[in-house]
Amino acid sequence: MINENRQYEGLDTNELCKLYSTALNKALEILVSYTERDVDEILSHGLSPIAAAAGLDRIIVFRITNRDAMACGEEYRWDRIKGGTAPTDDDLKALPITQATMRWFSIMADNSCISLKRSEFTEEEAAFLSPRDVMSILIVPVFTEGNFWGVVTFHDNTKERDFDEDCITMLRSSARIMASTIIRAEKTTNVEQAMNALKRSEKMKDALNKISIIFLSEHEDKIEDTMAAGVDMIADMAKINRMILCRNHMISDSLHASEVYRWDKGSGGSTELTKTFIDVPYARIIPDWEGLLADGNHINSPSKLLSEKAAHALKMFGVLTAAVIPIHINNVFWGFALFGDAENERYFEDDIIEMMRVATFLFANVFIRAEVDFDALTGIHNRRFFDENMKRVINFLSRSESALSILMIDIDFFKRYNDTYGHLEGDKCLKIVAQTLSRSITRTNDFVARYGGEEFIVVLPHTDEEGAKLIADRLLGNIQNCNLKHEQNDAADCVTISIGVTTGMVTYKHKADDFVRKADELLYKSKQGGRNMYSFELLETP
Ligand code: GH3
Ligand code: MG
Repeated sequence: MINENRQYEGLDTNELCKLYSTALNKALEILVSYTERDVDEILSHGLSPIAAAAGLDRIIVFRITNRDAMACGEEYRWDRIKGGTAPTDDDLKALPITQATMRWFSIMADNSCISLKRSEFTEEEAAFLSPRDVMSILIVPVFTEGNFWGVVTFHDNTKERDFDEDCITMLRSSARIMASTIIRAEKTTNVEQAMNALKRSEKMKDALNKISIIFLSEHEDKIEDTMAAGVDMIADMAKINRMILCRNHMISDSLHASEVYRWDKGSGGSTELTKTFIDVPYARIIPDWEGLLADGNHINSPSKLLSEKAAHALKMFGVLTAAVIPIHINNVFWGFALFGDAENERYFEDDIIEMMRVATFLFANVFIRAEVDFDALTGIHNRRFFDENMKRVINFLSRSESALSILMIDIDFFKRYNDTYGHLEGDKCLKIVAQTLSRSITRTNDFVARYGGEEFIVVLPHTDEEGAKLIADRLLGNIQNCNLKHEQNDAADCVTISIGVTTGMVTYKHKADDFVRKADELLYKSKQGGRNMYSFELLETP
């Protein structure tokens, strides 16, 4: 009876020849004309007829990893008892270089096979092969295009034997076919990876194009909405769940960063800013980032591989992995964008970082464009914004001859405030007054702007005399309620303002200047009248 696993036993040369060629044909059919994708599965099935015909217990493929050093490691393992593909041995991931392996490689260099059996093992061969149950082994080199590609070892763990010539021929052929199967599978994977990378890069280009179109065209959307639309487009590709944009400021010789925008996937997009991230000195929180980012380098790291302080910073930003991209505008370090993954510790791929760089520039652009309209010290609208918008308001209201009210505001005895408390305190006071005025007007079309040094202007479209007086009273009250100590103020013991208020029905004959001049006159009247008060007059039609 033929032993299923040792079919060669008891056969004469002719029968052996037939057995081996039948086995090789069966193997070829599976290995060469396979349609399944998984190389492990193909080898698992394909090697069975070979192993059965030659009576083998194990087949291992070693791949050369460094040709000069003759370094190689186990790449694939077939095991009869496991019934096919088996897990590789971690100890053989890098084959130890010993006298024995060096001797084997020198023999194989001219494409010769090595056949060994246990009773003839050298001491070193025994030390290496015996613990692995090898009784007999055939070691076959594989060359591809003249280069040493790897080694296939065929094991008999049951008995000592000499592999016959026909068997060696069959095993040599199967070694070649195994190598080519592995190479072909790799090529398919490489092509697939390249295709995926290409598809991804197409998607990225597409997203960036769309962001540019949204961001660079004129539109009236709020910054938060524009930004959220942009970040959404790249969040899926980069698999991020947080994006933070920070802007730098020099404050008395040290560089500070302030959060100006925050996006959070969990909260559905743009979210409130974090108070703790306003005017944070780099030196205090992330000293090693200042130089790095200023030099144009990005940071791409899971927090566990960052310095203690930087890891702490990521924790404060609420992320485990971050890409931090610096922004330079006209060679000045403007700020940075942080793209974070709150769930995984990982690295971002190079092409994702490239996409982030372009996106970051577009994001910063949104803020830079908006800054043109804002006053750097107080954060409220500036004179430029007032001039632009006042023209539009007059134009618009003149069509329906609607009411417009203007309030010109000036801080009382502010020169004395500076002289008493110093310029820095003066600046702080200006900020508080500006923010208080800004918070005191609530209708969407109303706005307040810093008109000059310590002068502010409030524009109230569709607002009549009664409404304007109400707002003027509210502003006087709210500023006084700030209770900012001002000992040199003759009008009160805290900071106060004086206001000139005028209201007119806008006609096509009106110019912005008519309103401003009238409000200014009335402001002067309030100063004359004792300050901390408003004066009102209607604006006549010219
Ligand atoms: P009045 O009640 O008549 O308005 O008196 P005043 O001292 O406020 O008026 P004046 O116009 O003489 O002085 C305005 C001062 O405002 C001059 C300057 O010291 C101060 N000032 C203007 N711009 C700034 C600024 O940006 N920061 C600071 N700290 N002070 C400013
Ligand atoms: Mg003043």
